[in-house]
Amino acid sequence: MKKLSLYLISFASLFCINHSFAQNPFIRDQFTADPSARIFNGRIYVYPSHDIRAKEGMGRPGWFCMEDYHVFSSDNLTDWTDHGIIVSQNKVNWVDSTTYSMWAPDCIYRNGRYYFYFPANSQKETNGRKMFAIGVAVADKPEGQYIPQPEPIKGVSGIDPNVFIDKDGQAYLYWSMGKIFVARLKDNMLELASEPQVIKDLPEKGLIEGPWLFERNGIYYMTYPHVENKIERLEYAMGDNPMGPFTFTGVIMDESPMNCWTNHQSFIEYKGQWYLFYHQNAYSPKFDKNRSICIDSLFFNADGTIQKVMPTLRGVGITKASQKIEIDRYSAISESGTSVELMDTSFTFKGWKTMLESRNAWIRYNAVKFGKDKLKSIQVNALSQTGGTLQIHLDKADGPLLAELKIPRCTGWTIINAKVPKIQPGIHNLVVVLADINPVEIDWIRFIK
Ligand code: FUB
Repeated sequence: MKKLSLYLISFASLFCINHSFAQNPFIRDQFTADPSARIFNGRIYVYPSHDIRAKEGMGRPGWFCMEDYHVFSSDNLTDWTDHGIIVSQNKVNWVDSTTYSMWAPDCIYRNGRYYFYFPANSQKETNGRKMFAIGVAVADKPEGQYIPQPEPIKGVSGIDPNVFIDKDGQAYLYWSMGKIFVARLKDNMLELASEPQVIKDLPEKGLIEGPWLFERNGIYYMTYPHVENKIERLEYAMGDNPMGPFTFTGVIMDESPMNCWTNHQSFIEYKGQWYLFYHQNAYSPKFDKNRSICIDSLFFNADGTIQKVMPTLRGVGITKASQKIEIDRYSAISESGTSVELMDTSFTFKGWKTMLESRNAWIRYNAVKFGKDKLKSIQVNALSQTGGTLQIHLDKADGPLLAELKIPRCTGWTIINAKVPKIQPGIHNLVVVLADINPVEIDWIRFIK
């Protein structure tokens, strides 16, 4: 019996590989894009696209390169489990797997089954061209095993499927191809029940794609990325019917400060808070077809309109004090003397470091959870060519001093420890301050029992 359970554990660990943390980006070991977030059985599942670096012979050079999908899940928005590959192009009969074109997917639950919708180039040519079609793979658990249907959905040509089931049980399929289309789905979730129609009254100029429809308090929100200027921004239109008409209402997120040409959104309400999932290219600043998914909180005004979301590095969720706290995913920094850089530009998944370079430069990291266990010390992984002094304060830069750490002169990363006083259990912000003029670089901090 013991042998069997050991076997099962190691078998499971092969497929439930990774834990990541909900600072932005929140998947930190691979490129991810186009996040479709869903809540199934009280747990959040995110179905993103999976960007990879193209090698010769893989699709179109300099373009998106995507051959499979993973699904990630979490029950606290902080610890994410990668359930591994759920669908890959070479396992779907109708997909032309020379094109690496498995773009933005979606997934929905109905009658005991999970329906995973994905676009890809079909082997069949229409008027001499390889067109995008939308396929469905079906599973009886959110993480699979997904069985792809032998043919894509008839009557649909396009990308970025999104499915919405209204309160009366009617399901709708949205997709894009320059414009946004909608059709009713049959109860089997695999066939259209109505002719596709274009969603009208959305901006006419500039590419529109990536539809995501949700309902809140009787208002139907049609959200989509749109190129109003040079690159995509997230916009929305409000209506009182899933098929429209919708009235253009506003911008949810401005164009990427990193110049990522695409963005792609989804929305969930989880434990009373709304969240926006989106992507940018933090791990690939020079090539925006290798993207990374992010989460930030979303708020509505009393009239149902959406408040604009500013992308943050801190993201959402609570970080445990005993975890490595990557303070470079900060909540706030001093006006001068603080900056953040990649640890290694040739391997960006190593993450970032914080540089504190002038006296009283500081960085604040919000929402760290201190439990009842007594924490004896703090560790800082730091580097300083000159030797420098750091102070760790609770809640604000002039809040209670938890520790002062002398970082010795060093040429490599060094872990320094200092004792800390009793910290009241609860959620606190942490502020790291440079207490002298000697620059210090910081990788992470954490508290030790
Ligand atoms: O990920 C490939 C394409 O880029 C998606 O399908 C679009 O929504 C855009 O994000």
